[in-house]
Amino acid sequence: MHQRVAAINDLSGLGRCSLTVDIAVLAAMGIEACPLPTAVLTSQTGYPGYHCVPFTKQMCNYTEHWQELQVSFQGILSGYLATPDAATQVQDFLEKFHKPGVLYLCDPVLGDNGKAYRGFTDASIQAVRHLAFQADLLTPNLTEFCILTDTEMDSLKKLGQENPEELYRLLQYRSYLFKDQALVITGIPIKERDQQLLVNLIIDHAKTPVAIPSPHLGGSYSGTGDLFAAVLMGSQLQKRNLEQGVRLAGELIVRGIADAQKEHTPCNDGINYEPYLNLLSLSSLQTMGQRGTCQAQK
Ligand code: PXL
Repeated sequence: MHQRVAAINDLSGLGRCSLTVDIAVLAAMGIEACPLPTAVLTSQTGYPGYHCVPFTKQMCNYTEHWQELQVSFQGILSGYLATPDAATQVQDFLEKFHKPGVLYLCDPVLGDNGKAYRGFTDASIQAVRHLAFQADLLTPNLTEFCILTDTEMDSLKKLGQENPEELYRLLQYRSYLFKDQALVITGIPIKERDQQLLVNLIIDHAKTPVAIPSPHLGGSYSGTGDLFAAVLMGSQLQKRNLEQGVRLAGELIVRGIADAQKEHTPCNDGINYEPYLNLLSLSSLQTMGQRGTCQAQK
């Protein structure tokens, strides 16, 4: 069945992030992505000298026109918002389109590596937090989780090196603010049996958190959070459980990073995920199911 996702994100010319990856990933998963740009940039904001044109004033035209056309969506995905006003526009969009049965995935794009991205203020954080409360599913990285929940990050990182299980319990406890949402906290660095790993942690409040590790290949590449959110949205619409979605996103990202590292791609340019989009097609998912890669049930 044809499915549609409203992809509310920026269009960055360089950096393989945001709408560029939303459209590519969802198309590879057999889903139509309808772009609602929040801003148009020459590149993502990690490059020196980027130009950004906020699209805030135009966003309401999309909401109004799509409503006039009586379009409906199976999913709504929101990501980078250049201004707090853009969050108000998303709020308005949600009032019209986030109906029962429609999945709203909020990727609270705010920062990485312990720091907020350039241009983000307290007002932006409040605005994104407000959206996060309305989401069905949230995909913060560890930095974003700490910003949203006012948690100090260094002690969490230390705990990840000493006692990861205790860290997972603490993260579940700190996420009580979002008790009506399912969360996947991405990119949590931990040490297990003397190995450095990155964990994606599924928190669904009634249950014990599920930690899904992947190798820590190093580097902090543009767009990996956007890839993660888009794959998770696609896999949810394909009625796969969260654990399957998280494993699939992890597999795509690990392969893309390994390829980027082989070619010495600068982190700002994002990862070489394009050759691996075929991993996301339904036929290769079925093959993986037979191999057992994606079989784990939540
Ligand atoms: O991938 C997150 C992201 C999205 N969009 C823009 C960004 C960033 C991260 O830096 O700058 C414009």
